[in-house]
Amino acid sequence: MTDHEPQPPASRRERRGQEREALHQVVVARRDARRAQRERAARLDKLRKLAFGGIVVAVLAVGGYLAFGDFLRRPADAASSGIIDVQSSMAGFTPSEIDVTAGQTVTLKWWTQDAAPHLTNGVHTMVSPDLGLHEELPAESTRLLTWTVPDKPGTYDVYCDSCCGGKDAPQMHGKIVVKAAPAAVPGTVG
Ligand SMILES: [Cu+2]
Repeated sequence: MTDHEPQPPASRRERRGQEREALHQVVVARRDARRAQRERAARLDKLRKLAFGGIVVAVLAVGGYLAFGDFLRRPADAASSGIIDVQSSMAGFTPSEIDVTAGQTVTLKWWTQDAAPHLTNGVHTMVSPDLGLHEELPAESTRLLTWTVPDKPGTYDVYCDSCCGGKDAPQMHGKIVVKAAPAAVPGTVG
């Protein structure tokens, strides 16, 4: 019976089977290649997003630093900011402590928004007898005050005596910290 089995059809079936198998492999290979490409593209896209995110974070950090650096640096430091911003108000001095360097000439940008009727003689004052300071600031004004810091390192009291109880009111007092000038390096001309 098996002798009657026609061989050619069987081998044709086989061939067709092999062809189908080959075709299937091609299809699978193409599908795998497409998937790999998609995955590569996704990885690249993720990298691009990460890089972009990094740039955004860096830009925000720099912008934030520029915008809020003055707040972060409090108490105000003459060495890093050049001009020391000081506000006088009914709450006293803001910041309530400033750091300066002995012997250095500093500039205070001293300002107030308070109106004259609230202030004795229409001014806020900045008084520090130990440091030889006795200055006045007219109501609703800004004053650039240039001051050569005495060469006496230490922490000194400063107060306003023309509003809100003056010298007797604790909130009208602030601190001026005079830091020692950096020591000259031996062998160099200071
Ligand atoms: Cu005052």
